[in-house]
Amino acid sequence: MNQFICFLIILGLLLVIGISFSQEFVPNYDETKVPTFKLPDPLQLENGKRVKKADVWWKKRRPEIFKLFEEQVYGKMPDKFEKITYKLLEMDSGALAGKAIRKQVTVYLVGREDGPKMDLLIYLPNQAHGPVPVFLALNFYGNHTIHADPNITMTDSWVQNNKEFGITQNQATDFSRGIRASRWPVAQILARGYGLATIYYGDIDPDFDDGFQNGVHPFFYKQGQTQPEPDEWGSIAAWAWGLSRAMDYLETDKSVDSKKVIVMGHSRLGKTSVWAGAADQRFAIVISNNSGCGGAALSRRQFGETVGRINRVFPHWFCDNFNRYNENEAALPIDQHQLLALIAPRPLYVASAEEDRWADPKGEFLAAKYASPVYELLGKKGIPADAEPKIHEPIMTTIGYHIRAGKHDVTRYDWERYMDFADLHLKNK
Ligand code: GTR
Repeated sequence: MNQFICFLIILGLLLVIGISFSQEFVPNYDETKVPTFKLPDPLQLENGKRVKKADVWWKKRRPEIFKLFEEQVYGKMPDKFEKITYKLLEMDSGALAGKAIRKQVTVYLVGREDGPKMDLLIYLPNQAHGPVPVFLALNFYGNHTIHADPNITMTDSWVQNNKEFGITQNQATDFSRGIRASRWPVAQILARGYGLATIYYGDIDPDFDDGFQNGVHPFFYKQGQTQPEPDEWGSIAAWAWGLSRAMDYLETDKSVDSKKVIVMGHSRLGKTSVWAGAADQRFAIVISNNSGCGGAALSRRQFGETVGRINRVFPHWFCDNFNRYNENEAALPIDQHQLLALIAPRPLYVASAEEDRWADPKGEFLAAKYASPVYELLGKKGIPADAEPKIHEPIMTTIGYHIRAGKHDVTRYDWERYMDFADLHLKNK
């Protein structure tokens, strides 16, 4: 009898495992299986009227779209907070064999030293005369991973374990110094006259689902509140908010041209850079590198990663309201082309990689293309109607786009195009 019960239990367990396996997410990579869909029109007001003038975009339509992204996708950021304070930790004007000025600045995010803080690593070209344009980008594993420079302070924040990087206890170790250098061509950036500012994203909010007990969120809870409301910020919005606090600092730094700060991000941090650029118009140029679902890719295509899948695997990235659209993309009141339109008329660059089908390269391109009417309304050039991007044939109007060979990554090729694009829009201006 006992054996029989055991047998039944095991059989039951196998059945449950079997069912969950059969429900495993299978991404669609077949263009013929992309559903037909109708995108919301960025230039049609909620009352049905068309937007024909720039001031109607600014006063009515843009706020409508922004509010939908805030309340349905990323969640609202706090509207009131204390100004940041900061402390220069270290500075060396002969860094990187004399090529760079290195600064490390701790930014106190709510203005006090016992509150949340992030470390900003800044490299500026040493030969610069006057303030320089700067690329601002979050990094995945700590500032010390972007370059082998032994003087970069190592984060003591929680870090995702990664055996290859020697991280096993959620703490960075010296082993990972410079381990991500291939994604950060610091010497080339400096040689072309740009500065680089970077922050470890986990300083702002550690990237795991803990019910928002760590990171910046708890510092903004109202009395009795223990987690964000369904329309309040998830982690992506918190990281984006951190980028704006970095901007607050950069505005105080005389060696930086704060009117020429280019916000850039890869993958989840590309989703973040685009939301940061939409929410904070101080960013002069916005770059999305392979940002995919919830970034530059159109959700309605359901190609590769989908809304349901991303919300289930990363329940903390977006606000809870975004779950309404799991396997229900047609109900979304917006799509990601409208997020890109929120950047207009500022230059925007979207980059894809051929093998990064999970992020839907075509969906990323189409979102940039369908954002174009807003750029045109504001007197800028978007993606030309007949443009069909081929590998390594970048398009550069006020919107930039390229698809390169290779996989999900940030490469030298990507950076070179971003600097070409920045030269085009910022040099001598
Ligand atoms: C993946 C996720 C993507 C992308 C990526 C990353 O697991 O599905 O949306 O954000 O992570 O950030 O590396």
